[in-house]
Amino acid sequence: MYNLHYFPGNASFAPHALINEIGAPVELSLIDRAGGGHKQPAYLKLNPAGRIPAFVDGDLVLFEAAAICLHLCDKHPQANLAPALGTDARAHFYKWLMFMTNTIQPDVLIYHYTDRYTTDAAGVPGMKAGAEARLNAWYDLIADNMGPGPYLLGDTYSAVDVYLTMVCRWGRTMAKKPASRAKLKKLTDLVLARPAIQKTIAIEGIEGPFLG
Ligand SMILES: N[C@@H](CCC(=O)N[C@@H](CS)C(=O)NCC(=O)O)C(=O)O
Repeated sequence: MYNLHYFPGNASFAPHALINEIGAPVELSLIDRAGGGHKQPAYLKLNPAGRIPAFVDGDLVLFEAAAICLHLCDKHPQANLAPALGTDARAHFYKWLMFMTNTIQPDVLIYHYTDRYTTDAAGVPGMKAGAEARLNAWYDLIADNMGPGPYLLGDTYSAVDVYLTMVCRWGRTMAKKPASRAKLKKLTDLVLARPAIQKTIAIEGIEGPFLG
């Protein structure tokens, strides 16, 4: 039985959704974010970065959402959430996942937690605007380079589509919503129509339009 420490709509969403796609049993532990539950010693033993999520499977304790997603894909090959090892499709799968975690996620963090990235309060609005401009360029880059779709890897649904849908949600308060781009709208509409994704949204109690 997996144990996922989560908060609704946070980086735990993609691992949670993949667990539901797989149909694996999971015990969910809701983190008390307001009370700083993710900074408490017991939680820091699971995720020393004090971030959400953390994943436990017996003796295996993992943090980093993308690593948890990759592990779930590897552990459940029958769920077909990742292309076969060594294929071109697998290489593109890695590329998109790394692009989202290494390039988009840092700017999402600057956009949402701007004050943590500077000691100059007066500079916060400008930094936030800069992050928003870069994020718009990153969402454009995906739409312009993903090929004909409808999914990131073409006609095959995979874990990176779930990850992208989560990453699009994180930009929903921006002036230009990520999913307003035609290709991202088509992709996220397909992902959001999936029973496992709807189940995840319902369990997490996420209300309102998922993508803003
Ligand atoms: N690179 C990490 C980032 C995790 C992350 O930043 N999680 C956010 C929520 S989406 C968090 O824990 N925020 C609370 C905080 O930083 O205090 C991952 O993908 O797991």
